[in-house]
Amino acid sequence: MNIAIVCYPTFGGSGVVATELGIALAKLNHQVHFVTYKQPVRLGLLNPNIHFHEVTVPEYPLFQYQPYELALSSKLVNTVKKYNIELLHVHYAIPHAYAGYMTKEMLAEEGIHIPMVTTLHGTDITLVGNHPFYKPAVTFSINNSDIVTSVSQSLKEDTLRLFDIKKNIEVVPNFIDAKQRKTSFTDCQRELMAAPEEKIVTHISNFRPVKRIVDVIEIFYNIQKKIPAKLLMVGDGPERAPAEQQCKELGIKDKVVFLGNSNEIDKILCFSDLFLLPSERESFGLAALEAMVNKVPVISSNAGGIPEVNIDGVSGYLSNVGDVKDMSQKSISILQNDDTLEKFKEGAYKEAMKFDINNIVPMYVELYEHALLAV
Ligand code: GMT
Repeated sequence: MNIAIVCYPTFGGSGVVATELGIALAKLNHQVHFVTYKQPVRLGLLNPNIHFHEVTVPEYPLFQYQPYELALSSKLVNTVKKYNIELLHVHYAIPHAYAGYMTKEMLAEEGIHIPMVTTLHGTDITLVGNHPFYKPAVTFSINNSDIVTSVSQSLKEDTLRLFDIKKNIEVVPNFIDAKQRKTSFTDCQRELMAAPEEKIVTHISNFRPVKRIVDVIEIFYNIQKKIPAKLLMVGDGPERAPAEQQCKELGIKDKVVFLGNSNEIDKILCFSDLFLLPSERESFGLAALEAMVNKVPVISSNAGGIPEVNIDGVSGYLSNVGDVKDMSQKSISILQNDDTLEKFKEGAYKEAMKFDINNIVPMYVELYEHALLAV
């Protein structure tokens, strides 16, 4: 198949999933064309089956806002025609499903009919898409997709509750390539980050308010009072500076390392003992899954789709959003006993394997085949 994938190329989970999916499809000998404004961060080197087409938006002083959807849909029309693309897979409804719909319409005028698969990722539904400014366009583009998928059962239910949806929504969970992770990295170099007696606690996110970074720091503050520990904060975003200030005020500046955005997530997770994800909302929690496949237990909130990934008492523990005391106690209960920690590490890995790429990518391929038959 010739497939065009539209996604955000940045460090967000939706872009990561779209990129990993494209790489997996290319390995299955499909031709994959990424169409976005920058080469996706996890794409690495291109290969003969992977192509990247950059969307550029020419600046024009008349426009207060540059029209990205227009540039994207024009680029898609040209790419589809030039490379005989058979199917569009757009990740994140805003504005990708909307631009995808326009692309389909423009191509239909020329007698070219291609199906569009839209994958809903989370904030496109629960936070941004639900805003009255966007809602009619998001509802329209979901209803006019040929196939709609959501990354968790919880996100499917949220979508049906928040929007007037007339399409069936297929749940296709996010995935990880467990085999690649196991073989690609062996040397942990834990000693670079912490003393032998210290446990390493990690948080990875885009540091948006929805991630409750303040809770991450407070949980760690409680942990380090009982157990020698370091906190690794990976990622960047608006809550980073306030978090650094919070660490100063709590007197734990020396125990917390802010690493910024990183492409070496597996390296960091390799020497981590516990992962914290106390998010306000989370449709899935890809970062938690990435931790789990690296045998890192997860202390998380029970928001959205997290309970579908982090299994309470097996791969870690779940608490109510904002219950920092409970999350702290549960963290300590895992970290203070090596046998308990080992049991949770194994539990995390076993649960993560349910989301292995080999179980999930065929679900997308089957949906593509259905979509192609329908046009
Ligand atoms: O979490 C974010 O703010 C980034 C966002 C994205 O679009 O990249 O993540 C969403 O999609 C991920 C991949 O499907 C999910 O794992 C995240 O749970 C989801 N985030 C939220 O729902 C807040």
